[in-house]
Amino acid sequence: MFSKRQAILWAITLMIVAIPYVGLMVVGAYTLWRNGWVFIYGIITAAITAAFFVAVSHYRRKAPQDALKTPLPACPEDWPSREREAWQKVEDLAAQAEAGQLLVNKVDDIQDLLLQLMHTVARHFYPDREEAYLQVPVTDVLKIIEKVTRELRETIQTNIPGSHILTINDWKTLRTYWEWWQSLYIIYRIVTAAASPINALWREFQRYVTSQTVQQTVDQMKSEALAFIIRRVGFYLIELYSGRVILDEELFQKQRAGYLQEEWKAAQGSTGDESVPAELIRIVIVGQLKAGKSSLVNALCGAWRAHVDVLPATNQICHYRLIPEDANSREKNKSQLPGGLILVDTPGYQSEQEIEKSRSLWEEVERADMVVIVCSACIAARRPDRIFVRRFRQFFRERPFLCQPPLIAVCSFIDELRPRHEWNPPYDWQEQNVGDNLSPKERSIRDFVECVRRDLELTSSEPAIPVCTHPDRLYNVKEGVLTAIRERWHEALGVQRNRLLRQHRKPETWRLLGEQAKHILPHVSRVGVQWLTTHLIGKLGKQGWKFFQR
Ligand SMILES: Nc1nc2c(ncn2[C@@H]2O[C@H](COP(=O)(O)OP(=O)(O)O)[C@@H](O)[C@H]2O)c(=O)[nH]1
Ligand SMILES: [Mg+2]
Repeated sequence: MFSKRQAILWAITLMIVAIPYVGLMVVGAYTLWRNGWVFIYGIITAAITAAFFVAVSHYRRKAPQDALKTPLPACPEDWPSREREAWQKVEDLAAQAEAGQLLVNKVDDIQDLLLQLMHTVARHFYPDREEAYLQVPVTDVLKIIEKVTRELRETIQTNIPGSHILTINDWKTLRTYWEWWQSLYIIYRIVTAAASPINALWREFQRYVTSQTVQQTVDQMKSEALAFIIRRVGFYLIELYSGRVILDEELFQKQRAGYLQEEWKAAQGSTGDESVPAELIRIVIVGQLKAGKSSLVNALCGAWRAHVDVLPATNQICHYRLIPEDANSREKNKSQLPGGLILVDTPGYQSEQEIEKSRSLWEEVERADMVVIVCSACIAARRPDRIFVRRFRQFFRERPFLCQPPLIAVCSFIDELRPRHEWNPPYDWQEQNVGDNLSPKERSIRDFVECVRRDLELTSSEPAIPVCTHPDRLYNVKEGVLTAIRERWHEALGVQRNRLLRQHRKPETWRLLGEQAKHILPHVSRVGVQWLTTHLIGKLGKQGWKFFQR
């Protein structure tokens, strides 16, 4: 917390401040000893100290541990890469502030700095506009002001004692008192210096050391506060320039529920699960023909809903809904999901061209909250899958306003791995068990998973899960796949929020235009009628007058 220099300065300050007290203690102890009170004094001191420690430990147990920590503004989950890159720029500036590299002495300096931040963020979102910072609707600016003002009020209310009692006039008066006190104190110092120079010298020395120490700490606090302000303002600027401002949060929540309800109702499911779960995510399942995609959907649904066949049965995209397991299910702790799933079963691809050309596939990917790619151990060619994964990443790189959904690889047909006729689950293929005695089957599974990871160029946060989706040999679907889905649930919700926000902003523009037209139309028509009547009456009058004169 302190630099070495600061620590030394503080130590010296404390020592100087302590000298008079130490002196008093020595004199006091001597007096106690002379009067024979040392024993009684010792007992009283011990009792008070013990009571103090009991009270402190009781209080510490009760007080929440992180009560003093201010929450650091961080990058929200539902920001896509474009917003994340802008956030990195804000972070860089905040880091400079923390390191004390930004010179800020006056309020004007902060203003300049924040203006610079605004231009940086605006140019990030509108790189080819000359006056990028003007590219925001007035309503959005007002909404952001509303949010910032509210936050400021809450901060002041919780952190400044008496802020809800003292009036502005009181603050003004306090300031006048402070100025008065300072001038009086200067006079006092001069007068006492004349009266008792040694005492005054000692006091001035104390003052100097204390002010040096305090100054250093104040500087550090200033840097930290500045970094905080930069992060907070940066956050709101990104919301503003990326077009993420929600004018009416309640309306957004209502529309969001409406969209999800539509999606849920459009998916197939058994009777009884029509009621829409509070949370639900869309998982798009892709992979080559006969990789086991429909079988995976079946296994997840636990019933024969998707059409499984030896022939590529699904030549259409199908949506299935899956409600979370019963709350009192025995497997709840392992595979329970926080909400419902819409599983999107796709027909499957065989070639690069098919991947590139399939518009419906990419439309589904664009609406996905999570993507599962199924790779079969019985299909040696992994090139189409690799092409898909590359194209998938490229798709979101080209659309930086969308969040890339989390990707899960499912390695199917592990029952067909060598030794082929052995099927004796459970299997343990985890890497930490490399040195252990893995059975030949387990080694095959481990190699297959590794191979898929490499071929698909998966990142460390993208799991590859071996499963068997054959209806007679179901294995690791609930424990493996559902657990992986649950672990990425929160991220998927972020993807969904970003997607629905973009969907919401478009109709909102038209809705507002309609409402504005409705408001302004009566005024326009009234002005129009007035104008017409005065002109017409004027003209008619003139004509009539002329006619009359003739
Ligand atoms: N042996 C074995 N057969 C499977 C497995 N998964 C699916 N199958 C079978 O493979 C065939 C094709 O599966 P399907 O799910 O329709 O593949 P899709 O084209 O990717 O949807 C079906 O007959 C399934 O029963 C598996 O893990 N092991
Ligand atoms: Mg299928």
